[in-house]
Amino acid sequence: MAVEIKMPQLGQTTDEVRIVRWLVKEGQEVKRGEPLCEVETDKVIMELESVESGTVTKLISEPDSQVKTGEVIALIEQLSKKAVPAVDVEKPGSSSGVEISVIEKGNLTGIIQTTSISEKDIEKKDAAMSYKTSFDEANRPATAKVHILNSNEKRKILSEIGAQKAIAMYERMIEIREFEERIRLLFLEGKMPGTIHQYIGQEACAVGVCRALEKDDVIASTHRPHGHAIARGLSMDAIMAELYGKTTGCCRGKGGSMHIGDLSKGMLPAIAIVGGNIPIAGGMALAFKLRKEPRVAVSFFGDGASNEGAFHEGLNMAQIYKVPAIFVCENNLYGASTSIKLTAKVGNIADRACAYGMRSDIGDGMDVLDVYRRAKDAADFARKGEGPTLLELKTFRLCGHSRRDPNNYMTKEERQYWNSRDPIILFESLLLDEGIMDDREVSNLRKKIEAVIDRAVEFGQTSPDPKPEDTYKDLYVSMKVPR
Ligand SMILES: Cc1ncc(C[n+]2csc(CCOP(=O)(O)OP(=O)(O)O)c2C)c(N)n1
Ligand SMILES: [Mg+2]
Repeated sequence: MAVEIKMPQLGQTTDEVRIVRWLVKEGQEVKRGEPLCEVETDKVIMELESVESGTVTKLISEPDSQVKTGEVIALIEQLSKKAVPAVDVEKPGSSSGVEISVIEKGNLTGIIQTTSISEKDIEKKDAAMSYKTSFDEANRPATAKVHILNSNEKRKILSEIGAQKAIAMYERMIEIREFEERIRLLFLEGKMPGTIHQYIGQEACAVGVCRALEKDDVIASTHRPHGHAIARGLSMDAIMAELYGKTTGCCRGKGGSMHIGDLSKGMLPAIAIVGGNIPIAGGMALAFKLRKEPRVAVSFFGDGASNEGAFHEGLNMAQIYKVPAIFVCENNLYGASTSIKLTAKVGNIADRACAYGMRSDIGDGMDVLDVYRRAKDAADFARKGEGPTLLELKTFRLCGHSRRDPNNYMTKEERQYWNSRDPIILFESLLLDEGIMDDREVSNLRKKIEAVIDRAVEFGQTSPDPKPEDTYKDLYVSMKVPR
């Protein structure tokens, strides 16, 4: 069946873009997620990816022509969706094979081509290269390293948390990945409004931290909140409806992607001002302390946010008042398109904690078990009244900064390295190797999640829009301000 490929909404201020050139020819096969053409929006020149796998039967729009949102630009004769996986993320163990980069002292010293990589191979490689935090670290101190758990250490944590909890963590990670992949496609098909900042690649951070928390704890998130929300237990229906601006959304459609949250589930609606949630989480933690409630407040933020004034003020005050908070810096090595090399000259963001006399820790943000145990230690420390922790998680986003981001500032080698440490594949291989799950259970779980997401999309698309007369409803809380 021929599928019409329509131009999604890519421009920020206009619904017209220019087709620069086609990257495929008629008769050529493409896979879902592969680039079809280059387009120029009002902001950038970027590649437009295919939403279908199949044979390109017709290229309708001419190069250099202006195309409006929704216009059909090409036809693709569809192949079975199941037969052809999306490209984008190369997965260890996939039959198409992957290349693994070996990086030493910031230089690419070799590429291993393989069709099946076991966790052991990855461990060996990591041990050999002692896990650099950035691909090109020529300017950075050699202290920027993180310990990668070996198999025995992982097994020990697994036996402590038990199979049931491990499977639940894996399930949440898949939910986040599949949810993000689905809205990415909806966006490309022009069916998802607005822009979105996706969490693909960072799943272990949200899931590891949120699993270490109690029901009454509260998290505060950023412009990239979908993963935090799913990890904290918001329903995918409520998140999806919020993305569609519907009354059934978690903020009744008034927040959208960058303000996802639900206090009844322990998540403050997200704050998209970079660094903005840090003092607020500190303030919530101070309230818990003053009320003598055994609760912990968690602030999630990025490496970029750690250069904001709010970070320094927020951490200093939190330490002075010894509040029960965890400041979780998801260091994905980039603030939008800017490498951390250009924005920070400390080896680790966690090193900054010493300026406030605060406890700090560094975890492998691609390993959910490592994140979990370090977050648990920080939460126990806070609950005992010992004060806050700055927990830095070394991670990477395996996608653009936002959906309109062409992502061409990352090198192929850098992406290959981090794809080889895809947190979901790493955890899945461990669960399979340890006999905690088998292939059939993994496949059933994925099918179950796919069905939940299908329903969430239907729910989001068909729920009612807010009424104009409700514009000012639910914006303010009626309360007496304590003095
Ligand atoms: C105060 C402020 N400045 C700039 C922006 C625009 N902006 C949105 S996300 C972002 C990058 C943030 O990087 P980082 O904190 O590392 O988080 P990441 O996007 O990597 O998750 C910027 C500059 C903003 N939202 N708020
Ligand atoms: Mg960042």
